[in-house]
Amino acid sequence: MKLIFASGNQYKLQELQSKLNSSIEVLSMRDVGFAGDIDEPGETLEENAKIKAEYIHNLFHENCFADDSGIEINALNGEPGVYSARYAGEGCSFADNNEKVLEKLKGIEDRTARFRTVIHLIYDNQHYVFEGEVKGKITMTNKGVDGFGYDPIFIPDGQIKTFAEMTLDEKNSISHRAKAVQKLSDFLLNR
Ligand code: ITT
Repeated sequence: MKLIFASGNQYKLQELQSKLNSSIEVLSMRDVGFAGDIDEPGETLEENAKIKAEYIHNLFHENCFADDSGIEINALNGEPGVYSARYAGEGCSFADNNEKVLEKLKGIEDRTARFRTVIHLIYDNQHYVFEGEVKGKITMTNKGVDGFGYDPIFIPDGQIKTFAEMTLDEKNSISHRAKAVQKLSDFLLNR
């Protein structure tokens, strides 16, 4: 079974490829010759995941799915949330975003947060949504070099390492994305 993954994020692709059964072949945007950037004007992860999946579906008319994810920090009223990718401004780096979070949380005791992933699948022209979340805490400083995005400043509940200090398999056994991808996989394999 082949599915296009409507994402320009190589890290997401790597995480979900290592999680999905080999009978499910995921084609990247590069594989299908799409080099553009899809606008994400939605105000929720659900909206943006749908926008990205529909954009690629309208272009290629093939089964496809998108992942919209974000980190929600309780003391910041759920920020960065849907704005996670560009929290520190247009064109910012992962490091800039982490710096901004650590700066904003200076002196604040409540460092609880959660990562959330929403996957929007279009399969045989039907729409399906799968979600995953993981709760945890924001560290005081960056720790670890693996993964991407906010991984160096997030320790999942029950763990002592940040996502960026974990191997791909360790992150994939507990992450928000892994949980959503597991639901996607169960759905596809049980059809
Ligand atoms: P696509 O839209 O092309 O899939 P993106 O990187 O723009 O890629 P999102 O719109 O979902 O993805 O933005 C989510 C941002 O949240 C992402 O850029 C990271 O900064 C962060 N993020 C998402 N998942 C993460 C994860 O597993 N670990 C750390 N940070 C993550």
